[in-house]
Amino acid sequence: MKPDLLLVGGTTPRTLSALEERFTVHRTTEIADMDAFLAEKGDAILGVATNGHDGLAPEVMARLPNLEIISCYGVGYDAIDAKAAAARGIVVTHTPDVLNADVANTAIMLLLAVSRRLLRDDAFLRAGKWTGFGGAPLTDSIEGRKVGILGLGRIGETIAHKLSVFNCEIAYHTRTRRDTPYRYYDRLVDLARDVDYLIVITPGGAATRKLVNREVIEALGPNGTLINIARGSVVDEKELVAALLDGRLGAAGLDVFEDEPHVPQALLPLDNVILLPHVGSATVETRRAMGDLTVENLVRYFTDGTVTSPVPECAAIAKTG
Ligand code: NAP
Ligand code: 8YV
Repeated sequence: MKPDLLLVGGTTPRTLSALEERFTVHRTTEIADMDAFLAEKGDAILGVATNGHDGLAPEVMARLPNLEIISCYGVGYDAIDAKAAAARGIVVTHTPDVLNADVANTAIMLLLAVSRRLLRDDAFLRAGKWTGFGGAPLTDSIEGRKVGILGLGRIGETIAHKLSVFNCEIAYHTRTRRDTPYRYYDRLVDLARDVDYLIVITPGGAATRKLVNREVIEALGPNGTLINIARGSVVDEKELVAALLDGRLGAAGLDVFEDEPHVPQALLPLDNVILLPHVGSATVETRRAMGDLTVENLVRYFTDGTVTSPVPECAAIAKTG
């Protein structure tokens, strides 16, 4: 008998077929009446496969009394109440490390594209405005500039390492000082004041909500650039938009937003802002690795009770063998 699995949201054909090989998969995208489904099948569901965006709603988790594991396709799991899961003995897993390189590459792509006004100059050429030498206005170099990283974890550290080829001066803020050569700031606002670019790459959730507030945005200032590749919730989006519109912040590169897929319309006409639809990890190679790890955690669990990558909240109840 294959265990019953609830698949929340969409997935790739490769991941879906790997799941269907080992599990009886119930897809939320094909369930017309979730309430009726939970009443009829809630008891049978032993595993959930989900993603960082959809997570697992607490009211759905509450109606899965025999749930044993939630496997998240994504490293960020702020849309899953991992503490509540651990308290029920449910193991939550995620996909750390396999996406570090591509998410870091996306951050650096945004840094370069914003400072060199890539989209503005592309539009300039397409509009037939390139009529001779010196047409497009000059832009800013990132070479040797000061870059602050908010969150020097797996991805933040990868960004810092990759920025060394641009000879950037790296500084960071985290709650706990790390043993690294980069300069540490124990106050985010002081870091923002001292750097040209601030890259946000912390987890989402209550502990980081609106860490980048008006004071931090103004400390970064009219010559500063904010890159957010973490979660929209980490930045006060209203303050960000207002500061960009009236010039209190120089520029921004945003992969994530407070209420995805809704993006503040006021940002659309601005040529000092680049907007991406949450694609930090969205390459064929990285998404394949994330999907494989999502499946691996489930298959291991239902084979011998072990998992590969539990979230820290579940470290005490998960067997990694
Ligand atoms: P990680 O290794 O856990 O690193 C998180 C870092 O954030 C740590 O350095 C941590 O240091 C710091 N941090 C946590 N809470 C903080 C707070 N309140 N104030 C200051 N610093 C804080 O995580 P990761 O693997 O690098 O991933 C980071 C996040 O990136 C994910 O959780 C996800 O939200 C986001 N992400 C986005 C995309 C995308 O597509 N845009 C893709 C992947 C990941 P301390 O604990 O010492 O504070
Ligand atoms: C994913 C992410 O796109 O890993 C994360 O935390 O934000 C992205 O890699 C997302 O989790 C998929 O929904």
